[in-house]
Amino acid sequence: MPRFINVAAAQLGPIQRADSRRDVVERLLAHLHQAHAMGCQLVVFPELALTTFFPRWYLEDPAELDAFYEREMPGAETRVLFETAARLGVGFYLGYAELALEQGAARRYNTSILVGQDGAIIGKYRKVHLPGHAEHEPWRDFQHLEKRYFEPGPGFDVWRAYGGVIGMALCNDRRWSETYRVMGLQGAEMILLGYNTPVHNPPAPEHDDLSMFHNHLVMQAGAYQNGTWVVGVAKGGKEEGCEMIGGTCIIAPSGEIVAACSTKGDELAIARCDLDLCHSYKTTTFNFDRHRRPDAYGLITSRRGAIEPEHLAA
Ligand code: CDT
Repeated sequence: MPRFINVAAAQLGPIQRADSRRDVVERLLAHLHQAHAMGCQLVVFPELALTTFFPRWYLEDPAELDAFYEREMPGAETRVLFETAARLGVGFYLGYAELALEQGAARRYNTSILVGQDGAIIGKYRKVHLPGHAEHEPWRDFQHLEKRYFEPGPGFDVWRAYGGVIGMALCNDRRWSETYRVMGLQGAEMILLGYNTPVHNPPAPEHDDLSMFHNHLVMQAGAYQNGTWVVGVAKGGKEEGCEMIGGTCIIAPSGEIVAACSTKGDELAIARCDLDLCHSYKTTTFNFDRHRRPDAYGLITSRRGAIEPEHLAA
């Protein structure tokens, strides 16, 4: 019997620094209501969906920095999202900056949560691949200080939810094949992934013209090579003078894009996703148990290890 999830990929246009949490939450609520009207069960929001992408600034005042983080989820300003989800029966994935107190110490993560149709949190993911740099680099047009403002999470999990097996990742994670494979090995049937990607990459401006190609390349390959749906959701448009790529899309286990946003603003892309489409990829071309050769990869690794010292000595 087919297992369908009607998914809305809820792209956001730019969020400026002056926009309050209340303003942003209103935009998220509008997406939830529209998705509900279109018969969706799950809405996927971007990475750091409650604020502007603050790692673009070197912030020296701790209070100024702390204002971008959530200390609790739900909190006073976000509770309405959970209440609305429960009332409408529409769950969501939400990316935000998390300030956690662990054994009395403040820890900062780039986090996403998966919320069920009853408004309860099902799972939490903390971003593993933190791009950018840790120190101020004044030569850049804008900073990318994720390595300063966050610490990496412990790894990739999947959750039994929405009638299937759901995984989460965040932005730069999507460029790494192991992100999808680690969740693929746990049976992921749908990977939810929010992102904030500037068109301009200061250390490699020669990649700028390829930013959308690379965005779709990695997510489509990850979907196909693991027989999973991938829902990639952007913040797009000009945010505080920084142009973000957009490119929100829903990708089938075939690797094909089946729904996409056509603007860089607040927009939904919607697809009726049959989780059983994963089966034919997971049981044939990408039947991991039959065709993967971890033993052989081990040999390759050790051979490379033996070659490297010679190469370095040459
Ligand atoms: N937010 C985030 O992870 N952004 C990075 C920018 C890296 S510049 C290529 C990304 O991978 O999209």
